[in-house]
Amino acid sequence: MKFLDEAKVYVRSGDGGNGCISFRREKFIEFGGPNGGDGGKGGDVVVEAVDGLNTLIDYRYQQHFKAKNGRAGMGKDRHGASGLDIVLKVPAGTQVYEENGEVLLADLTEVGQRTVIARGGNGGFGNAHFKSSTNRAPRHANPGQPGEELTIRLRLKLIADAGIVGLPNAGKSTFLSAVSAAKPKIADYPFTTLHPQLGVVEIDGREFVLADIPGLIEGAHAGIGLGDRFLGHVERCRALLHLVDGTVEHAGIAYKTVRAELAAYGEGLEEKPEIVALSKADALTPEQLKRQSALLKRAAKTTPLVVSAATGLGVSDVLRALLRVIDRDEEWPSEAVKAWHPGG
Ligand SMILES: Nc1nc2c(ncn2[C@@H]2O[C@H](COP(=O)(O)OP(=O)(O)OP(=O)(O)O)[C@@H](O)[C@H]2O)c(=O)[nH]1
Ligand SMILES: [Mg+2]
Repeated sequence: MKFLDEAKVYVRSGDGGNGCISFRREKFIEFGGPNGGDGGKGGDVVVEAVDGLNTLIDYRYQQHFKAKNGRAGMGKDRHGASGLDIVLKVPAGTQVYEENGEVLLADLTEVGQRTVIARGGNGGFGNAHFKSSTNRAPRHANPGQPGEELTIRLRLKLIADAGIVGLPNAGKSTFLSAVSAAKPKIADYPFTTLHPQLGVVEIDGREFVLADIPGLIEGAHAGIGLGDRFLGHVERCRALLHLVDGTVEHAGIAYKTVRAELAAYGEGLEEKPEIVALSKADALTPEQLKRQSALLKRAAKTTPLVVSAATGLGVSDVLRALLRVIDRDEEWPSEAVKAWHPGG
């Protein structure tokens, strides 16, 4: 399935049906009185987080969604039928913004959550409604209220407990594939990963969801490379795994480049707990390993873990370190894991 995490759609709720002006007319009954029914309510536009979706790709193909109008009231006190709602199904983790992308209208983090984005217009009252002791034959009814129309932006921010960040080629996807059943594309060129991918990790009888995202490069916040928009997918994570390729020239510089981009992105990424690990340890001589660890330690101000996704060295230490961070304030199973296995 193709991945899309942003979509702009136009929605319109239904108009309310008009109220009806009508009088009871029957043989032998004089002054039968008003009997115009009310109009039906227009349908709402609803956005609902559903199970089994992890992309907004459907909204590339359809961008206009209209709920049905309410039907007009009729004589003999018949009320018009309400218009049907229209439901936009989205994956859990979808945020709904106003067209400008700044005002958040709804944040649907759990399957089953739903919200009305545009309310259908109310139906108008028929003349029967206006009957009173002083006006027994009202000759007016209300028109239905118009529906609302607006353009909204849907933005998917995947729900994961931890996210892997790093330069391109750092071994992020290889790490995810080593610790979960996910099968991300892996290759020895930068920007192999174009879309985020999730995997469920099991460690010590626990599960958590790990996200692999594209690589960051210097200037990503200014749109260089793939930009940094995909960092939205780690905004909700409790922990970051920062992988630094041990085979690059200077692990400390590589580390700082990514940190600068996280800071430039904002949204609290810089403050998130971070596990730092030097990757591809199997490809390093003991001297190189020592040197790169020292450079990385100086830059990160913490002793890095050492890992090789290729041989499995240090992998469980990294997972346990992530688990400890996630554990601090997360209930188990986490929201991300629940979203992954809905209903069970
Ligand atoms: N020797 C060795 N090579 C590795 C290891 N992990 C990854 N690689 C290699 O490094 C290259 C890049 O790996 P990826 O997992 O695609 O890197 P990435 O960080 O996901 O890269 P982007 O998606 O482009 O950001 C591939 O050729 C991998 O085979 C490792 O632990 N040891
Ligand atoms: Mg990758």
